[in-house]
Amino acid sequence: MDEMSRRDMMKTGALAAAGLAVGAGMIGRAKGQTTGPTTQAAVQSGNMAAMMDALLPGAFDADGRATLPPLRYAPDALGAAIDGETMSIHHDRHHQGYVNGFNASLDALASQRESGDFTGVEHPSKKLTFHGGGHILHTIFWDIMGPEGGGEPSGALATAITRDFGSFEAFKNQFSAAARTVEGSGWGVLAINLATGRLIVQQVQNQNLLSMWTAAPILNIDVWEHAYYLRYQNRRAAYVDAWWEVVDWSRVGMRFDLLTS
Ligand code: MN3
Repeated sequence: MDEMSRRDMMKTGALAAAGLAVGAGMIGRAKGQTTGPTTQAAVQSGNMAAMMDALLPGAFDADGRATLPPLRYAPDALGAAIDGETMSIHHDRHHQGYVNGFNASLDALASQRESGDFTGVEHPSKKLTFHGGGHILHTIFWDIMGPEGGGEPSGALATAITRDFGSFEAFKNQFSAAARTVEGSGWGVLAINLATGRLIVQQVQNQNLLSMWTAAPILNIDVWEHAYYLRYQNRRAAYVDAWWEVVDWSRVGMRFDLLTS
């Protein structure tokens, strides 16, 4: 953690640039460029497209349009916390809806530019961030869960959690409390503030409200009712408690390492 707190201004600047790219999508990718596996070396060499592929695998095509990434496990593999029917509906219908909505917003804005008539531009502008936020958060959400989940993080992520929250237990308690108490629909999010390298817990409302520009999510829980209602009905707290059993800390740690390397 000492290295992190001693980072120089150049490095902080580079991380801030990465944060902007997380928000903006596939910055720097040439049209027609294919996606592929990412290595730490590629990221450290400054290949932003490779970094985005690792953080948001399969989430965008070469033209910057959203695509639905497949689940990397069977829909019923997370039964310790989430039933298969909920997973299937959530991924195949809800997430697909955000993908479609993001692309439709891009199309609507392109039409307005073409016609030069920006009447009502606020509608596709808002929809772009709503659906784009939903697309990105769901992509991360599927990826940071897994059938071999549970336990605690290790390595640099564990060190950073202790540094920024006092202990893993204190972090878990804060995160769970934040997730339980999101007003209406939204997310509990553990993010790296790229301006400081410190971890923060956010309560995101809907898909895109109450976040900050330099916060890159590395762990998130969907607390919209569609994420848990079939099994838990209105008992969001029971869902949040069970969810920790399917958190795949190796995936969270990968995100932490990429964003702090
Ligand atoms: Mn959802």
